[in-house]
Amino acid sequence: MKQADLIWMNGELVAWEDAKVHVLTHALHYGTGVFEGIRAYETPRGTAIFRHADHVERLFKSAGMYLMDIPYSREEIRAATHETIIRNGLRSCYIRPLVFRGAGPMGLFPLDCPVDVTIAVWEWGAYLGDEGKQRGVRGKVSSFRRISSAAVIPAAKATGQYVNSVLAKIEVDKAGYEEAILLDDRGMVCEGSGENLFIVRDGVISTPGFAADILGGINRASAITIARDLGYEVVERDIARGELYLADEIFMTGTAAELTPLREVDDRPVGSGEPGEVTRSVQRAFEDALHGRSDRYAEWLDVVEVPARTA
Ligand code: PPE
Repeated sequence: MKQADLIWMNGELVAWEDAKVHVLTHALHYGTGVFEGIRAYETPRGTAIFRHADHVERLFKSAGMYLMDIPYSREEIRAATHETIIRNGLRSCYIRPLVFRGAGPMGLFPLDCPVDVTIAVWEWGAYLGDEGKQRGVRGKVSSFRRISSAAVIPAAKATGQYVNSVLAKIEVDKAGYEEAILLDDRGMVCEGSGENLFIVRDGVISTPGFAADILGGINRASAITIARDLGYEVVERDIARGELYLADEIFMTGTAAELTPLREVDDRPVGSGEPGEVTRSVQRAFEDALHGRSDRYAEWLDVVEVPARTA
């Protein structure tokens, strides 16, 4: 992670060091925030934000599910994001919009607290490593189950809900693995700590559906579209833990992780122990889409227009 110069905070760009909040910020105590993870890439058409409108839409949906009114329009958030990238002089970056209940009355009832909005951008390399993207990472099923819709709203990208992913991530990291796989409360495969999961068996791609309490990943949707366009059958269905051990290939998708293969699960090699053919071909087409090398998916890119120099 590389620090940038400016962060957008409630309508203004402030210095990175000055983007601060009060300790009685409601979201710090109760996790009452929603956020996004977005990436912008350098493409032949200039810097472009991947599926920006879909991310902004999910941010508003997440906020709505927690009854938070965002005091800006979708277009204002989009424009603010463009401005933040341009003013930081970045050609590619990770983008983190955050909408949270700010400092106001303490106590659980949040609706009288202000809704604050920040947008930070920074340069961020491959989350599970470049080598992980190439060779695959080692995953482990966590003993912590994924949060269920009996308790919270797994479809919302809410900050407080992430203590679940954090516990799973710490557990598998301490055990010597790179990524956690969480089962849902029924014991079916759900997703990674910050990625959706796909298995490939006999050429068919399967991924858990919304009934498994997944977060509806935007890269999950992209991978499904791309795989189908490549002619693969993609099925959304429940996946039993044992199927992880039978899979020929497994890969995960997420904004931070992009498309990362798993080469091992619970100390068992996945397939040959190297990323397989299906994973490779979906990954190649996915990378082409992210980096603007694909005409077919050109409409997924929101190009950041850098103003012409006047001086
Ligand atoms: N599940 C979870 C729990 C999750 O956090 C993410 C994104 C996904 C699935 C995939 O969603 P999408 O990015 O729309 O394809 N995780 C974000 C946060 C990661 C972090 O470490 O912070 C991300 O990838 O930006």
